Amino acid sequence: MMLSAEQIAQYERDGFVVVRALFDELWRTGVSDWLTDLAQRREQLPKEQFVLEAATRDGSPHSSLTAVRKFESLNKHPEALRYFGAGSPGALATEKLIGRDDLRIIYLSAFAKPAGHGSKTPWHQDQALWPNWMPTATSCWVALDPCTHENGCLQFLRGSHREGLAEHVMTEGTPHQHIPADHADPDRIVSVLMQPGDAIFFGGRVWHFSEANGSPQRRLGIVAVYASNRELHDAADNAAFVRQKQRLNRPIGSDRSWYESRPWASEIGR
Ligand SMILES: O=C(O)CCC(=O)C(=O)O
Repeated sequence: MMLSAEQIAQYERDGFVVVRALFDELWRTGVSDWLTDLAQRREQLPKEQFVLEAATRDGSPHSSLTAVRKFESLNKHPEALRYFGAGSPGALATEKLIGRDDLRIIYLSAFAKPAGHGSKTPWHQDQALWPNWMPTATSCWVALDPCTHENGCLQFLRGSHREGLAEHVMTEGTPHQHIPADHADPDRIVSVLMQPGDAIFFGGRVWHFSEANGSPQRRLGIVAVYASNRELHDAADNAAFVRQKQRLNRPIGSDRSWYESRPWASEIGR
């Protein structure tokens, strides 16, 4: 049993839960080597699969992983199923957490947070950034390096998943829409220190953040967003969500084929 009843209750209460040592060394080495290889072959791969650190966008001589802020669309690669597909620790734990056995890997990304110039991820709720309304979506974020206060560990606002969607704003120099930092009550912020192989699971509505990395240690993590196939809804199913997207002038929804292009991560889809 990889999750206790207490951990499941904690996920429901706080919006996140840490599971220590869920991924073994073989798994971690495989994923780190895969990401390193992708970064080295960046020039031959589609541009939209990489978000670069600002320090490197101007053509300064950073190479490989040190240039990358974020890897996107990793679920298009066959490795997605090897590392996060049916029977993997991430899929099995998510099935237990949300009580569903029909998961798809909706997104798979990695955040490299390079030593010295890894940029901050401002406070946000994932659901506010996604074009679709995904009530059961759960992220499984796996540490590939030690995550500390110094290198920008993840931080969460306990219980914020119960409070609806907050107003997100876009400001100069930030990577995406976000919640102003002074809206996060410091008494409810939890910094999650992690060792390689630890995982944190969090829902799409919990507020989270990570600081810039001014330290000499890289902070690499990979995150799969799983959701139950039968619980996927078009954005139009949630009027409040649609209103927020319209107010912020953000894209809304897509049809069922968008979900169906996402790989299965449960036995049901094998
Ligand atoms: O890895 C990070 O620092 C940010 C992760 C994040 O925002 C996410 O997975 O939604």
